[in-house]
Amino acid sequence: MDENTEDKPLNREEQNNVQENGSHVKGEYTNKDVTNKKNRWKIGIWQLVIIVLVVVCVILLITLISVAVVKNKELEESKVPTCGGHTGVIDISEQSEPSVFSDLTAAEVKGLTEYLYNNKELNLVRPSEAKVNKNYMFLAELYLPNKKDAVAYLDGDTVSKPVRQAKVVLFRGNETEPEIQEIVVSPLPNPAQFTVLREKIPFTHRPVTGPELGAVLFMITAQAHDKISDLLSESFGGKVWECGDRCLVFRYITPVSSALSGEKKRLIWFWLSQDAELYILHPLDFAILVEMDGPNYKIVNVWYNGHAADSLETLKRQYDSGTIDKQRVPFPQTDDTLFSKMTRRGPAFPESGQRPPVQVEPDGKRYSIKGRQVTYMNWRFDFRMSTSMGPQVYDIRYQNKRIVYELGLQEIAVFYSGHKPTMMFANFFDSVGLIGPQGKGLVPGVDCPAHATFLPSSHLLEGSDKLISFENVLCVFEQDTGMPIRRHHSYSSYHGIFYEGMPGHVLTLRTMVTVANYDYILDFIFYQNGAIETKAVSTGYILANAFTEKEKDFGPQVHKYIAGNLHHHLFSFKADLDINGIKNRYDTMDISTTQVPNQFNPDPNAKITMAKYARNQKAFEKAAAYKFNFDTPKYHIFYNNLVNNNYGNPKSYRVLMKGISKQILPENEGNEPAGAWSRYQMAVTKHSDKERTSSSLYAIFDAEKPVVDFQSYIDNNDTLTDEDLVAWISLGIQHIPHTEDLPVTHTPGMDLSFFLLPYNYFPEDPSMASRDSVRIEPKTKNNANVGINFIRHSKPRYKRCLPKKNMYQELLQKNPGILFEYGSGGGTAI
Ligand SMILES: *[C@@H]1O[C@H](CO)[C@@H](O)[C@H](O)[C@H]1NC(C)=O
Ligand SMILES: *[C@@H]1O[C@H](CO)[C@@H](O)[C@H](O)[C@H]1NC(C)=O
Ligand SMILES: [Cu+2]
Repeated sequence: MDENTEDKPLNREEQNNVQENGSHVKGEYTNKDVTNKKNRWKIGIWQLVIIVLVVVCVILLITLISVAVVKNKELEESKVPTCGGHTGVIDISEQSEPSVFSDLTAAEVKGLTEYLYNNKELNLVRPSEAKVNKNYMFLAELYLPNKKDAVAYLDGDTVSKPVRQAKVVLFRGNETEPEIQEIVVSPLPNPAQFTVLREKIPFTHRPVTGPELGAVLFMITAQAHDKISDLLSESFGGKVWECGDRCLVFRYITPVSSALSGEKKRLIWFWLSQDAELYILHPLDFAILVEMDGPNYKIVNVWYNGHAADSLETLKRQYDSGTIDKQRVPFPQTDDTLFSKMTRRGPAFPESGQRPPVQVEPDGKRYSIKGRQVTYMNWRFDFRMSTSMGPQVYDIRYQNKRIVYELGLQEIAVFYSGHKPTMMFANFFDSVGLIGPQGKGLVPGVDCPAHATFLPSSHLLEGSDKLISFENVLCVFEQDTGMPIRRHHSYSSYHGIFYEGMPGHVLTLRTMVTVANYDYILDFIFYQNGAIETKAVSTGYILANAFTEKEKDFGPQVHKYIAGNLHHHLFSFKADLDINGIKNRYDTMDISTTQVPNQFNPDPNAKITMAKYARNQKAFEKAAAYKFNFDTPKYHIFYNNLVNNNYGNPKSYRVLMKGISKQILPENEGNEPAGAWSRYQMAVTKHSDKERTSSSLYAIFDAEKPVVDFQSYIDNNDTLTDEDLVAWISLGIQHIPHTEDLPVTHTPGMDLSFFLLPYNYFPEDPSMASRDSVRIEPKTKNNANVGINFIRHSKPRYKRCLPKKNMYQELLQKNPGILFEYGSGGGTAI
């Protein structure tokens, strides 16, 4: 890292001069006024000659050096050491002894699958024989031990580690009453038993699976080809088969739950789109509703140009006889300027083509990773990527004291509106598609800084009896946010002159999941002051809709043939807080107004109105389901009633939500019950090992009677006083698309987050101990004229160093599988 040190007060040279534990620096910026005005110039001829000669020599020398420098630039560079030094230990390999929170290991999966396929009672077929009418495993993932057992072990109260368990989702199509069953198998890696977690989950609620999707797509494509090929090519400029570069493709997008269809059936709308990059912005006003209860899939409705028909034959008859309006959407010209393509276009900037800034870690990593446990400054936590729910963080400690037992994503939902059935029924609960495996291929230098540590993640899914590992699923990095964590500038002697500030260096655990069109960035950010931020950001393609006049109430036209329909993004998170132990209370600090006499006003009746606050403990669950109200501002505080600070206030953590959104749909109507968590911006419940998640992968189909009935967590009205408390936090944002959502939605303004903030938890800001802070003060109190002290506390290893080279491109050339599906498909069997 070679910085220009001339005009920056806080440069590397300076930093290098700082001695350990912050002794002061004699800077170059000390006034060095050494003009000796009494000296007179007395220059003789010989002296002049010598000066000229010296100057000439110096110039020659400089020229020689410059030439040498340019010629040996690479050689010179190699002499500058690579940044690093007292680096944290990064060991992301699978640990021989998996921790309580680790995802299933390859050895455990081996034991698990042997057990499953040899168990006569379960009567499962192997993945290669899996069909809808067979009994087979859909997925298996870690099932956490009961919290009591986990905590006893983590806190050293018991030596025995809780047994490792897997939750296995079974599709039982080979039964007289087909059903979905969830079992827990233990102990891993050598299972001996299973218990039934849930059974008789309606078979129609199962996520659409690969083989089933393939079969349905084949059926509708073949029928469309046979029956309405002319209609399609006249209307949309392409064909479904034998289509060359003008293909029309059906996409599985909109399931219709029984709550909306009024039928206990498995119904899904397949949309037709033109296959240009990206098809999602080339939807056509054509869709087919398929009944997928199989094995014989059936077309039950067809939608064309605002008109519904009961079959392809009916539609063809009406089209040919001219009883319905015809439409024309020409096939797009697919070059790099196509509006739906993400390629760079337009007058290029910056004009001179400089590269953007990068960050470096001059002295190496300041965090360590062992397996799936991260240590950073005073922080320590474990994490995993759940197959169904996505990223999860566990046992988050600051100064070795647990603050959070579990912090994780539960569900991503998007509720669309529209005139067409494809939009009208589009109420997505993304865990139906399994959130975990949709995260892969983070790109260093864009998705996460190049210096981040990238971690793979593995899943056991249908179609395989081995764990499939995906690369670059999560990244961990420390970065400068560019926002100081604190500062004060006292610049006048009236106030007393000094400056002190601390740059905002944070550790982020990140993943991104791509759920069809949308990309979600999910961050857990650890601040040096004891704060944790959990963040969800949307980017990626909007789900476009063919534009028609009738769509106007629901979505603005954003391009010639498409509307961007109104939709509501919602995210559900779980935060199981343990503040100074498991037994906690939840208070709101309610701010209201109060009126008091104003004795300093000559009017004896004068009054002044101010705000005041009062603590209200929420003693039971029904009182702790929070709906935001502007008229009643409040803080949300979690604490252990027995642990107070010196002033008698409980040492607490506060939940601060930045990105809440009201679910405006009426409760208990349509698909709303499946997202009952979104009724509340936060709901606090008593921890129960039976109330583990706010949603399930059946939510998209199960609204009539949700498999995970979140409202019941509240309705049993458990007491919350000195209990183990869980906060269920909902974030959301309404999105009315606009032209700048093309080609893809940008992240600014789309970030939603909540903070867990220390609140009287520490005696003062714990980041006061951080070596990252900078103090600048005069050597003599309040007198800047006599010299300045720069006080820094870091211990640089090298004066200058070069950042480590980003080797991603080379790696990708050798192994495209780290980014794209190739060969046998996504991931590597391990
Ligand atoms: C289960 O599968 C077996 C073997 O394929 C078949 O004979 C049997 O009829 C099936 N039972 C049901 C209830 O589907
Ligand atoms: C919840 O339980 C508390 C304490 O037992 C009780 O006072 C309250 O009325 C209950 N709330 C509802 C809505 O049932
Ligand atoms: Cu959106």
